[in-house]
Amino acid sequence: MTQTPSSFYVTTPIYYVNDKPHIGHAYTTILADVISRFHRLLGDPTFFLTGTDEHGQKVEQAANKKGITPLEQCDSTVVRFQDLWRKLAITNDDFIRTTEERHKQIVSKILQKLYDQGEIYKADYIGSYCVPCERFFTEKDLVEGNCPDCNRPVEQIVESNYFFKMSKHQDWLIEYINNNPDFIQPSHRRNETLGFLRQPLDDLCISRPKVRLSWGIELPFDADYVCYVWFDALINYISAPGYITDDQSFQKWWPATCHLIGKDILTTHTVYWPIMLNAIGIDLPKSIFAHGWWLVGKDKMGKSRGNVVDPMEVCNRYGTDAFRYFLLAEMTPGNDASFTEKAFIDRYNTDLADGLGNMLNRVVQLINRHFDGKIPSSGLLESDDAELQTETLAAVKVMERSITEMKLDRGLESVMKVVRACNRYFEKTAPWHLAKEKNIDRLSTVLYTAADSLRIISALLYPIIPEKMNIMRSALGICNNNIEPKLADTKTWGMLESGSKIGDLPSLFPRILVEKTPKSNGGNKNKIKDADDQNLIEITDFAKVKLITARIVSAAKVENTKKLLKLMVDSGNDTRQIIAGIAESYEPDNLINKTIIIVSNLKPATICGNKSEGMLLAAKNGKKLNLITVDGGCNAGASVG
Ligand code: ME8
Repeated sequence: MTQTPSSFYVTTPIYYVNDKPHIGHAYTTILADVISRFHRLLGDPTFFLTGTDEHGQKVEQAANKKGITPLEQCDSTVVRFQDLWRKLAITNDDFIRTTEERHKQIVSKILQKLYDQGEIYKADYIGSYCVPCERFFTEKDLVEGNCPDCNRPVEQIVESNYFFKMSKHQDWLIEYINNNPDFIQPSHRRNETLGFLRQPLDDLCISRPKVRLSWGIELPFDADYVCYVWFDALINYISAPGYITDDQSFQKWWPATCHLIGKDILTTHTVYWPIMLNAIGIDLPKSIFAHGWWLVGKDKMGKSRGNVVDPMEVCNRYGTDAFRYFLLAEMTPGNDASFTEKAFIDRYNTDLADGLGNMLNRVVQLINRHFDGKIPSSGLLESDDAELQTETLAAVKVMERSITEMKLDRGLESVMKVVRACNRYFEKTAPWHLAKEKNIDRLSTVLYTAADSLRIISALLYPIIPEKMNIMRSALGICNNNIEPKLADTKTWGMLESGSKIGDLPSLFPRILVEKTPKSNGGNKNKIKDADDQNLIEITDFAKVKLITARIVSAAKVENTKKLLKLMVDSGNDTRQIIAGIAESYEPDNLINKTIIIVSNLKPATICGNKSEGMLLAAKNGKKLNLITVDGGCNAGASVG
């Protein structure tokens, strides 16, 4: 079977329809969505499949409880997934439900084929059965010999069932995995599967007698049985693209490029599924990638722990793109990751509000002010400009690699590095000074360079935060038919069109303000009063000091000093430089956009060769300085007193 070389087919697990989707389901689906969007922007024919797993005991029980049919039960819960995917801007090309005819027919045909080939046989199954729960358990599952669900004693019963001959394919599978090192990823999961395959494989019981469970696909060769849910569910990956029913479509997409799964379902995907395909006579998918687990803080997530993170709720509070960004930036796909609201807000404020959003603000504001809202043109490049250009183009390569190697967090980190480099570039080139000095040629080059770097950044981030990047690209004056970027264009510098009118200045990622509980100063109050009695000043003395609010627009270390930071602050009337001794208490990047209080009428001074026009207020707490900041959305230049 051949496949168009560049066609890309990615799948997620089909989720149990009875469950309420949580952050784990959201993660796998967003990851698949982001990779699909990248491939579409690269121009690759792309097919992205997700869906729901709808047969089995839990659905049947839930339906019985409500007095409805199992299908009605599925219909009522499948919408939770479909609604969430809409909310998360998921661009799946198909959504398969295992209760659809197109799927059931294929499962039935495959069962018959394998039965006719002699791959399926009938035998007695002996196992530990819990009569009230109506379930078999393996010896491993039992808790002190009792049912792990209801804790009642189990019975050894014998039941006739159908078995799939997995054992005969074991050696073939080991050899296949060894010969195809990229088949199971990351490599520690391949080792896990090979470890599992060191034990002799049991044949797989693929039937359930209807007297115990009727909600399933009937075995075509024995109407007293239905098919085991996993055997049914895995087949979705080939029934959806048209196995048997649509040869052209199936040949276009199969073998799948990647089955994305969580580490919980490694064995079913890397042992059962390849053996099923081998028995049917179909090529194996090119890769199976098992990502790690989302924890909440350090804990496993679970209903009983009451810590399940609802993606819908997070999106409603902070926005879909912020959620998509956090999940991808925070998890290295092979490892576990932790969700906490604090980590979410910290990352959002640092990367998106103070980093990307702030940089776009600065560029658009200056272009509006000095170039009548039109993208200026670039003159001869100086070394600072060339450096930013090189860093931006290097991030393109890292991002590209991060997609193929499934290391998206690294790709995102490289883009954020460029965002920080852009902010630093502004400190170095100080376009506000260029404007003051009327050095329009240089100002034009600096603003063009920053804007073109933002164009490339917006394209690289487009698959991850598409809605915000649409806004950012129109703010940069990229017109409608180019709003959706072509990834090929990220490799070329200078594609932003000079003279094009920039769009409205959006508040791309407004800072999330966290309310801090005020600490009481308890018994200290009187002490402060007593100590200050001898140093009282008149109100007229205080009135001489002009305190105002100011917004930090940029911050950088003062070279060859340990303590000093060079801040550019917007004081409402002007942008001025303040040299402040806070370098040991603050990282420059964390200061951007903070609204602080400054003494605005202090005589200018030169500190370590740098002009300082004012002084900021900070509280001293041991060695650490804490900036006095202003609550709420206060404008720069407001008087304080
Ligand atoms: O297993 N962290 O469906 P399911 C990360 N129907 N990902 C998580 C997660 C977590 N804490 N919890 C769940 C099934 N996932 C079968 C699949 S496929 C033919 C049949 C994600 O609803 C992860 O992708 O239990 C995991 O593999 C999947 O949800 C399990 O979904």
